[in-house]
Amino acid sequence: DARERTLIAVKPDGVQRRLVGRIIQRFEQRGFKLVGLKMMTASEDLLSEHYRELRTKPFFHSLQSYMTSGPVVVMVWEGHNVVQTSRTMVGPTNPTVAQAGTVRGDFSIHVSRNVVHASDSLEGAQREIQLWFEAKDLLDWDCCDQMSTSE
Ligand code: DAT
Ligand code: MG
Repeated sequence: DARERTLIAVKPDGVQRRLVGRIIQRFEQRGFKLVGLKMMTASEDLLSEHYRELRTKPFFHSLQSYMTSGPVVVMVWEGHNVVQTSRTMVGPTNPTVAQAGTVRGDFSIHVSRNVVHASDSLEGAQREIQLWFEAKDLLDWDCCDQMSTSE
C-alpha cells in the first residue's frame, strides 16, 4: 500500500545532539513522503499512552522522564512498506547490537538514549499517529514530478 503511514520521532537526545536534519534526510532519500511534522515537549500522560505496553517495566519511569525532558520532533512518513522499512532503517532497540548504517547503529550506544522512535506494526502506527496528530495536520500533497510542463 503506497499510502501506508508510520510515526517516527526524534527523541530528546536526538534533538539535543542536532541529529534532526540527518534523520529526516535518511527518510527523504529512501523515497518516503513526509506528511506530518511538529516539534513539541510531550506530557507524561501522552508518553504513558504511547508506551502503554511498557507501563509495568522497571525502566518505565526513567523512560517517561527522559521522553518528557525536552522537545521531540514527531513525524508521519508515508510510502510502500514504510512501517517495516523504517524499523530496519532505525535498527534494533538496543544500539549495542545495531548495525552501522542504521540510525541507532550510527548515532547511539545505550538503550535508554537510542535517538529515535519508529512504530513497530501497522496497528501500532495507526494508534500512535492518532495519538500524536490531529487528522487535519496530516497533509496530502503531490510531487512536482507529476506536473505538466505547461503549468
Ligand atoms: P523500540 O523503541 O525499538 O520500539 P520498545 O518499544 O521495546 O523498543 O521500547 C521503547 C523504548 O523503551 C526503547 O526505545 C528504549 C526504552 N527501553 C526499552 N527497553 C529498555 C531497557 N531494557 N532499558 C532501558 N530502556 C529501555
Ligand atoms: Mg516500540
